[in-house]
Amino acid sequence: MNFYLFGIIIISLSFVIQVKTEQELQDIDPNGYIIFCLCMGRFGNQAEHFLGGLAFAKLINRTLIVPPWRTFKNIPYSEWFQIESLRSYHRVIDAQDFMENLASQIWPPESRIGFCWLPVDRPKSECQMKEGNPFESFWNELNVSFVDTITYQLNYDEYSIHQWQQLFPADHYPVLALKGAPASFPMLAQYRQLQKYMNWSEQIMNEVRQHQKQLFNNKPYIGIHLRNNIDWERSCADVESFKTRSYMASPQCLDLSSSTHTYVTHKICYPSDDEILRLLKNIILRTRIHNIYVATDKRPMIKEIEEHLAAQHVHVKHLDPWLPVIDVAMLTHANYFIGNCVSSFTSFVKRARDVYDLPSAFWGFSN
Ligand code: GFB
Repeated sequence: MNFYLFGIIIISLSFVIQVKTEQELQDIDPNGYIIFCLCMGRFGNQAEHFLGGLAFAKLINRTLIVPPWRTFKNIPYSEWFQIESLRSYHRVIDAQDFMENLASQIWPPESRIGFCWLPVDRPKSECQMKEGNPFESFWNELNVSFVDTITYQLNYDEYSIHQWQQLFPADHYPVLALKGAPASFPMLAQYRQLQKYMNWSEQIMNEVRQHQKQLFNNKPYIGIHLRNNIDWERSCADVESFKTRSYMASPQCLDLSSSTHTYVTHKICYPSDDEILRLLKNIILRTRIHNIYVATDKRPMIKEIEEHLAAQHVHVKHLDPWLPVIDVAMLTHANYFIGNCVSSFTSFVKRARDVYDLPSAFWGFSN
């Protein structure tokens, strides 16, 4: 090859490599990153933790490495929701993208430290990032192992940010990998509005549109959530003896301004068939919507609803989708929604509807 031509190729190549390196450098957040496992509960619990964690990432001013949802395997966030819309709130990067494109530079395997919240009298040996299910699978599926752990006793509020930054500065700890979400459950009321940054993925929306057409010919429908599996029955059995307003997701309907109920009642937590038929009939009469979409983890009550509301000529549909989030998305897009105040499956739907001022009600309240 002509020596002159060879020189030009080499110069051009090094230019390309240099430009790419600069580009990569620009992509690295000097304020550091934060990731955590959504390892508590199922979808609704995880979503409340996710929003709290998103808020904390902003407070601490680190890029959020968006964790996958946890089912029997990791589900990339973007399969169900758009990563892009989170960016209107804060800097984010998908966990898989981070591992593939940035981890080797800023979080090489020999530097991976796990962080656990533990009471001050507990030994560090109790901080096991990958012990048990789903912790082990969560990190394994992201190809992450830890060489060391650090325990902390800090809170996740704005008053603790200075301490976080002093104890764990980004130049020493570019990635904070927390064992659990830096958030409370039930979630803080002030973060509910962050739901507006969680927009469904195109894949989920296409499925919703298909079902709306096939089930209801695109006509209005009332979505109802019946949380009536045995785990729920047990969870609600003694709820009245707790005398609390805050039981699982119940602050969504029993905040301090609520004067109608002092405590979570059994009727709110595990409404009887009579209560379900009563409220549903009221809403049908009021809205004149006759299509009903039933989402449930166990008993759809189709026969009971059809019989009780025969005079209203209702059409009752139940999909029993393989993916529970399809039920969540169908309820979110209903023209009216009735849900279970104590369930975080319902709380996701309620928050998502509030973003668009869509009407919702809860079993156990006189509407
Ligand atoms: O979503 P989630 O945290 O809400 O958990 P809760 C309930 C799970 O049950 C959902 C299934 O993620 C679904 O897998 N499920 C509930 C449903 N309702 C429906 C439904 O209408 N349709 C479909 N397809 N699936 C908490 C749990 O549940 O309940 C805790 O997170 C604990 O771990 C507690 O079990 C008793 O807040 O209702």
